[in-house]
Amino acid sequence: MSTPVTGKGPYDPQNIFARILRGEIPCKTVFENEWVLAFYDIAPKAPVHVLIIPRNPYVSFMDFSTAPAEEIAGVMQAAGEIARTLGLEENGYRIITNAGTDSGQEVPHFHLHLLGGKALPAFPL
Ligand code: IU
Repeated sequence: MSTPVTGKGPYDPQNIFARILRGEIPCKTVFENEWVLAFYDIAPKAPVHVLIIPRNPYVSFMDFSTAPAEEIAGVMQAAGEIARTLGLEENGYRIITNAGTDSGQEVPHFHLHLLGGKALPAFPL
């Protein structure tokens, strides 16, 4: 496991998710549109574990939360669409994001974890 990141800038264009977005590293894509790329986590913590990342360079929720409202809506609506498409609405799911050192954030590109496919442990995960 890598060292937690601060969740603050400057944005590192060499982080692993930036490289996935540029197509330099492969991923198992679940969904993509103008706002997001979504792909399966390489170390899934649940039967369904998808990462949803904005195409734009945000380090964590700290800076993403100041993004244009249209973009925030685009990312959240994509998350809902992915959950629906994966059949998670019947039994439910969890969406979380880690931001900064105390959360244990490892990759310094903002991402939502979409988790489901079983009864998840009581919060926090
Ligand atoms: P975190 O919230 O930054 O801790 O989550 C990072 C996630 O990225 C974590 O669940 C990893 O398993 C996942 N991941 C990945 O899917 N592909 C990679 O190449 C790397 C990490 I590095």
